[in-house]
Amino acid sequence: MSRRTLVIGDIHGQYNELIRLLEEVRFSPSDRLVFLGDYINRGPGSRDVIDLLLSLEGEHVFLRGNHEEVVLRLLSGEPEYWYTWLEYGGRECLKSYGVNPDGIYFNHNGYYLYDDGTTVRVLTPEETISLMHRIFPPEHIRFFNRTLPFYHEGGFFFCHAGVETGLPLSEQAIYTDYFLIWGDEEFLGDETDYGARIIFGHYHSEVPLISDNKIGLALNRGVAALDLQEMLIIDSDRRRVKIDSTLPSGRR
Ligand SMILES: [Mn+2]
Repeated sequence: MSRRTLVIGDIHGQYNELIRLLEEVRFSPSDRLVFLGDYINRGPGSRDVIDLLLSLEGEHVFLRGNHEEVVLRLLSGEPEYWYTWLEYGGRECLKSYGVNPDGIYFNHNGYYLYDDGTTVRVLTPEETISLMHRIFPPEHIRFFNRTLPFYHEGGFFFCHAGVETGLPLSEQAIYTDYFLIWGDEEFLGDETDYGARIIFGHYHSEVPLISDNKIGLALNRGVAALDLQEMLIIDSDRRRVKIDSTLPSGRR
């Protein structure tokens, strides 16, 4: 049996949907999975998702999304990222790790405070680091740290949020990985032929985003997988989209 490569779009704590998707594609440990990042936040099952990813047999690629980047910033002691984390789905993530998100809140000086029942204090860089280490198990922190900004293989270039528009693939992430992780506002309309098709997530939409030079796999609900051999997208709601690469040019 030939080895399949399946690319998995943004998961965002949707543990049940991820399980359903892996069943739907009949995942076997001989398959190689390429994950596009944004494993956590918003959905209710962030912790279960990371535990599942750590338990997968086989060799897989785990890319970094902006939601993992925010957690890594907090882990390196940048308290200004509390706001970005908590207001963009981090409260659901905290709940999944057994932490009450109501204990962390905003005050007039712009920082979040942690109320342990007896004291209320501004979260300094040091307190940010130690709180993050109390929230996440060490193996989860190692997982976040090992995620990659991109992965390039043959005719495909994989990244969370698309490339820095117009820059050759060989020069992406030399100066900054910002665009690969947070996106470039010109990317979605970009028709540059990069010599490899860009497979990305980040831009959530009702259906996959398919054009000549790129395929976007972040869905408004559920999780999508792209089978690179079949050029077939399957999602956790059992919808299927065949990507017809035999058509000549033009947007499909
Ligand atoms: Mn996302």
